[in-house]
Amino acid sequence: NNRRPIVAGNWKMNGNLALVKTMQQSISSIELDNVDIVVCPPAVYINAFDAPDLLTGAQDISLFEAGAHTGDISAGMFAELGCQFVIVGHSERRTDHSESNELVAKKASAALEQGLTPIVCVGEPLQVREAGQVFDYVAEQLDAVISTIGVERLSELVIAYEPVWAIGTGQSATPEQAQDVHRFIREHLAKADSEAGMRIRILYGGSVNARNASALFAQADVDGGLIGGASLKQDEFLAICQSAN
Ligand code: G2H
Repeated sequence: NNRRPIVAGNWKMNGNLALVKTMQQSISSIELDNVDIVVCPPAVYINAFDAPDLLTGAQDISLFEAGAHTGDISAGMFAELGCQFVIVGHSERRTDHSESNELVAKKASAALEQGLTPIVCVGEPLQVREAGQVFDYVAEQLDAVISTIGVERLSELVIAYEPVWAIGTGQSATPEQAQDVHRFIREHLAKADSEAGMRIRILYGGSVNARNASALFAQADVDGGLIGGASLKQDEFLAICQSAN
């Protein structure tokens, strides 16, 4: 395939201005021509990044463009800062802020409206996997997005498959488990729009580190990763970027 891999670092609520400087320096110091490296720090640090080659993303956006929504930040505001991406529907937001499939879909749509590429997170909790319902569960998450944004813009999305049981647990999905679901996701998207199925980049997320990254990224339908904990350590993050290059 000719999908360009993405390695996106999701700092979550971690880091500080010193880490911005360190990461910026180390990322600019390596030349990787075949991977898009994206850093998603807490919103307040985005503007502190100042490296032309570096792509940045937000970790969440409001579904509104502007108005009386204290504490929220709109897609347009991130776009004005030069952000290219935004993570929507991360499982921590689905849990901590009760975000529904419909809300996540509206946020993906708000992102596209303002020229940001949404990285839409999907993935099942452990009970769902144990019950053998992974594909149904993930299909429902995807369908909300497909019906809200419409097939015309579908191929502009990035999807991140993050099994909830693998997030921050140190227990990554095996390459085979990841590939299984990634293939399902691609086929499911292709049913809505075959072009989108071919073009959409599907990232794996959940305890990716410098040791397991290569095997995960080697899978046919894995187009890179969404990296949490390991994105806070410069050497480890760079090694993961290298594995995707
Ligand atoms: C999953 C991932 C990043 P971690 O949330 O989105 O986090 O790599 O720490 O499991």
